[in-house]
Amino acid sequence: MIYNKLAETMTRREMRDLQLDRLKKTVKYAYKEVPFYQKKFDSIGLKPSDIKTLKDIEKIPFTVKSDLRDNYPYGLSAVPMDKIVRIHASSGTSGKPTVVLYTKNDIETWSECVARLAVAAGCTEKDIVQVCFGYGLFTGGFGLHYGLEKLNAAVVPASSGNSERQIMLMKDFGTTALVSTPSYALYLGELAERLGYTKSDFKLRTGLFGSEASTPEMMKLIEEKLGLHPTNNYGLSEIIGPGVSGDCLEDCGMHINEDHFYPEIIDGETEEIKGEGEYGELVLTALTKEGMPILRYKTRDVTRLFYEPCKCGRTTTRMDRIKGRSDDMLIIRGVNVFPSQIESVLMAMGEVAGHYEIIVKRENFMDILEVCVELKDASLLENYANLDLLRQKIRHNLKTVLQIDTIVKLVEPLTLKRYEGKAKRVTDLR
Ligand code: DLL
Repeated sequence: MIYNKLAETMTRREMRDLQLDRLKKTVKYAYKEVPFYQKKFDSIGLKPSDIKTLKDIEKIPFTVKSDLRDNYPYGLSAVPMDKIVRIHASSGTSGKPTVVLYTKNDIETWSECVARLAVAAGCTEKDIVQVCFGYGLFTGGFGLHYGLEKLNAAVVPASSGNSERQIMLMKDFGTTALVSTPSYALYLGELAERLGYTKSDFKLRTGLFGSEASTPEMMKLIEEKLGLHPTNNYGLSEIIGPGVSGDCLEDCGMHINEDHFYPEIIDGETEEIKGEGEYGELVLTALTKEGMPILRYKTRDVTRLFYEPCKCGRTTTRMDRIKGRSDDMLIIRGVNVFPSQIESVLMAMGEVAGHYEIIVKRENFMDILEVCVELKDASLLENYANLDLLRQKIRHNLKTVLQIDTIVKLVEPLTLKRYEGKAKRVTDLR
């Protein structure tokens, strides 16, 4: 099933024409209505009329997160406040949050984009969908909710937290689709097991997971625990929230809603444009936003793009699952390490539970990478020799992938912190 055939299956030529038309309009609009963009353009002598082809987008300066913070709260708005119907914000790690503003049309676009990804993931109006994202300033709860409602699914706004109650609702309401972060889904699966439920107690069919990085191995674990087909979807508040892209059932990358969000991949350091299939930092331009237009936003998320039409019938560009954020890439003794590489190794091993922590520290001027892994089964702790063998196996497997040595610590089941939203896996003490 395809939610919007016209938008999701047009030819590349048609898509590029539509994107160019929308790009020209949005650039003119941003220049005219947002002093921040006017100043940026003027400072390099760029005029909106200089944007004549899609490639001309490369002339436009990037927008970065600090631009949003510097213009806190409403500085990037393109409309008077009486046209704004919703305000969201993403919690900054320090200081003020970044604020995003939506007009009625923006909410309509957002719901449409989320409805498209839900259908691509296999959802229909018959589904009972439990949304376990926070309903608040975070875009996850309301974003998914509106899109699923547009699809006429039955939405259960369970919000985040109170995990035992989530499981009770899941069973009693006959939830068929689960919406959460992948780490929370894994936790719910594990808690359900502990409470004595089996997969057959639930009617779960589909999982719509996003808002944090995941690996295929992690998705497989979730599938085993909850008996659903897990899918990945991506988005960020600055651009709209969830709804930028999502998996179809072919599992070959997330389809970007390209008629609304124009993707580019750049080299994070040199800012050079990368080609199809090459990894780099994702840059997004919102082509249709009214409340807060955003041009060439540097997401910091590392991925790659594929332009080939998909077997599912959609022709939209696909992005690979996020490899990591350029700002959470660790440089350890000169070697680049993405936490997702560590996750892939751990999740592929049957003896560990799917919960881990990465600690990086410096001792005697040397970087030390420590990985703390939770065991699946406490009985492993009873035999020191076996435990040591497992530790060595994990260390060896990590070394094969990362090329550096790690200190592996194994801990008892249920000792590492669980998260209801985005999991925090890395502590860098350097
Ligand atoms: O997390 C929006 C969202 C909500 C997406 C629910 C999907 C589902 P922010 O809080 O602004 O917005 O965080 C955005 O989260 O730049 C990525 O680093 C990360 N992220 C989001 N989705 C994925 C994903 C929401 N599927 C930041 N895989 C982004 C990996 C993701 N990382």
